[in-house]
Amino acid sequence: MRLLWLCVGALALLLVLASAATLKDSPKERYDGYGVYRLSVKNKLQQAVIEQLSQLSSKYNIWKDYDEQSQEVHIMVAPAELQHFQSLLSLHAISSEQIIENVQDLIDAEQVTPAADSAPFGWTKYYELAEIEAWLDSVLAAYPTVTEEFIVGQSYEGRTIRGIKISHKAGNPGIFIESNIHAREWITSASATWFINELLTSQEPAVRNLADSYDWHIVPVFNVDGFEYSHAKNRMWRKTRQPHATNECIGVDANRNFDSHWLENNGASSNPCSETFAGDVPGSEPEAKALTEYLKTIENEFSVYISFHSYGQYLLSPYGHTKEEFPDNYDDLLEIGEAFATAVESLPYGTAYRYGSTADVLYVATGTSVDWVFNELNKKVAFTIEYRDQGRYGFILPPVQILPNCQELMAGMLALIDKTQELGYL
Ligand code: 0X9
Ligand code: ZN
Repeated sequence: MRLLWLCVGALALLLVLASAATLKDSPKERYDGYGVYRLSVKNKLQQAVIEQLSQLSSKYNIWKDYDEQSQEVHIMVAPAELQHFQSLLSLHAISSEQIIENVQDLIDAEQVTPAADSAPFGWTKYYELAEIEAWLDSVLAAYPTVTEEFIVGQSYEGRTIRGIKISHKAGNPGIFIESNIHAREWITSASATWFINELLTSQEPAVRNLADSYDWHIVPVFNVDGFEYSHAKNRMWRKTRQPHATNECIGVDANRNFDSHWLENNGASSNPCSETFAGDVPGSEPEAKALTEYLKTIENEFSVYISFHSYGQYLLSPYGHTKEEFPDNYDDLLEIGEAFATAVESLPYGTAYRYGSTADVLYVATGTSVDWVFNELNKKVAFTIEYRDQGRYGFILPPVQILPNCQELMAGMLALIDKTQELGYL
C-alpha cells in the first residue's frame, strides 16, 4: 500500500513539474498560413458579424478596427478557420482582399538583419527589452549632465517601467512621450530610442533647438511585460499580462484602462478575450495606475503629451470618446495636425498622414492615456501618432523602414512643436 501511495505521489510530482516546464519552455507562437484580410464593411449587420468573430482573438485577430472613413477592417485569420471565414463573408456579402499572405513569413523576415549591422545598438533592427534598457543605461552614463532616469512604476510581472528625462536647461517647458503601450507595435520603441539619440547627438540646428528649448520626458517601452512577451512568445501580443480573475484570457488593453469615459460608447470591450478589453475597473492594470500616479507628480513639468502607436499613419487628437463633441481648442489641434502632416508628406517618401480627432477620423476609443491626460490633467495639446504603414506590413514593419519612419517623426515633430509654440501652448 505504502509503495502505491509513493508511486501516486511521484506521478503527481512529475505532472506538476511537467506542466511547469511546458509553461516556462512553451514554444513561440507561430503564424504559418495566417493571412490578413482587408474587409469592406458596409452596414451594421456586417459590423456585428466581424465583432462576433473578433471575440475569438487567437483565431480572428483584429489588426485594425472598423472606422467610418475607410469603412474597412483588417483582420488576421488562422488557417484552420479559413473555410468558415470565407463562407461567412459570402453569406453576409462582405467583400475582402488578402493583404498579407503569410504572417510567419513577415515575422521571419523581420528577424533577418543585414550583416553590416554589427554596432551594439542602432536602427536597422528591432531590439528586445533588455537590449533597449542596456542602451538606455549607456546613454544615461554618456550624458550625465543633461539626462536623468525616472521611474514610472512597476508592471504586473514586476518589471520597472523606465523613462529618460533630457533637459539642457532649467525651466524649459516639458513634453511627455509614452511609447509601446501596445506590445506588438515595435516601431514605436524603435522610433522613441532614435528620437532620444537625436536629441542628444544631432548637430542639425532645428533639432538642437528642440533639445535645448524643451524638457523631454520619454518612456520608450511602457507596456514592458507585453513587449517582452511579444518578443519571447507571441509576436502579435497587444495587451498587458495580468491574468483575469475568472476568465482564461490574459491581459487588458492598457489604452482602454484609464479613468476617462472608461468603457463608454462602445469605445472598449468588457469581454476579457477582446483585444480592446478595458479591464474590470479603470486602473486595474498596475501599469496604467502607475502612469497616472506618476504624471500627477510631474503635472507642472509638461504641457504636451504624445503617445506612439502603429499602424495607419494618423495624428490623432482628443476626443476619443465621442464624435458628437470636439474640444474647445479643436481648431488649434487641427492646425497642429495639418502642420505635422504637411511636414511629413514633404519628405521624399511622400507619406500621407491623416489628422483629426480619434473618434472622428478613426473610431471611438475610451479610457485612452491621451484622453485621460487631456481631460483629467487638462493638458490642451495631446496627440496619438499612428506610424507607418497602412496595412502592407502592419505591425511587422520591416527593419529597413525604421529609419524612414524616424525621419518622418522628426519632420512631423519639428512642425508640431513649432506650431504648438506659435499658438501659445509652449
Ligand atoms: O485603438 C487604439 O488604442 C489606437 N490604435 S491602435 O491601432 N494602435 O491600437 C488609437 C488610439 C487613439 N486614441 C486616443 N488616444 N484617444
Ligand atoms: Zn496602438
